[in-house]
Amino acid sequence: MNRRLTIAAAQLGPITRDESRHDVVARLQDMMRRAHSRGARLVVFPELALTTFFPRWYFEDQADIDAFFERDMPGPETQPLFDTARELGLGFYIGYAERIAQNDRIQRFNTAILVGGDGRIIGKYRKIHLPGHDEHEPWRPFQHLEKRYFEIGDLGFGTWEALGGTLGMALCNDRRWPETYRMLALQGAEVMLLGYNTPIHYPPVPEHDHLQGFHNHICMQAGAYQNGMWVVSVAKAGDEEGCRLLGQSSIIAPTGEIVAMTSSQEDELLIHDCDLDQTRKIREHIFNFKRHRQPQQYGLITEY
Ligand code: CDV
Repeated sequence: MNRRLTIAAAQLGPITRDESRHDVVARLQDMMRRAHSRGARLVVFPELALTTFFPRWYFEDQADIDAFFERDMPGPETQPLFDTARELGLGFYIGYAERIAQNDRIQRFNTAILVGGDGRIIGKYRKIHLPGHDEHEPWRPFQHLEKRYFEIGDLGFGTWEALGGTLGMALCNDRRWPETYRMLALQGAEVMLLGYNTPIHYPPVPEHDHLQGFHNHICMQAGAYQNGMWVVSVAKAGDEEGCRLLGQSSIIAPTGEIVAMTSSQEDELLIHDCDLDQTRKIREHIFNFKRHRQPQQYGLITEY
């Protein structure tokens, strides 16, 4: 008997800077209802899915930055997502900017949570590979100030037993790093859930702009295959405040094959029945870690 988990990738079109949380949450709720009516048990939203991708701007005033952050999750504006999850019995993954008082100070993270069909938070991941820069670089047509606005995630790479499988979380730039997939796979992840915001223009190396779609998929297809896991990757897409974001959200099988991909730059749902046992055909054979890995030869990877 196959273990099938029907997952919806809920790509979002642009979110403008002045779009209220209330309106964004209503958009997400609508997608949750549509995903549920098509049989999904888990819906995956992008990175920083409650606001525009604000690291594209340099702000001096901390209050301007904090306006994009959530102090509570759920908070008054996001509670409807949790209520809808419970009403539908539908799990969800969502990325958001997290502001938290801990370690005797205020810390800010680029965070994702996994919520169960009972509306409770199952797990949390704080982004580890923060791209971009930490100082204002006026030569750029837009900034990428993740290194300024967020701290490196302090929770490590985790997996959770949920919805009949073992689920791992990551965020955007994490997908370019093979270590992300391997850290999750070594903990048994059968599915990696990942939201992203990828501008098509990469200011430091614009000659690679035409390769954004290729680079997006090549690393995730390789990561899926080399680790025998499903990858559900979900974009914010389209022209957001003058910055064009790559769409091409996709669901990738443990064989590395793309089984579903969005074709618009708008809110769009992809639904796929993910057979979690397909992971075994890779993990018990060609990438049987116990039999074939030689970790004693890999010391350099963690030394640098
Ligand atoms: N949000 C991201 O992490 N974006 C990066 C870009 C800027 C390189 C990405 O890897 O897609």
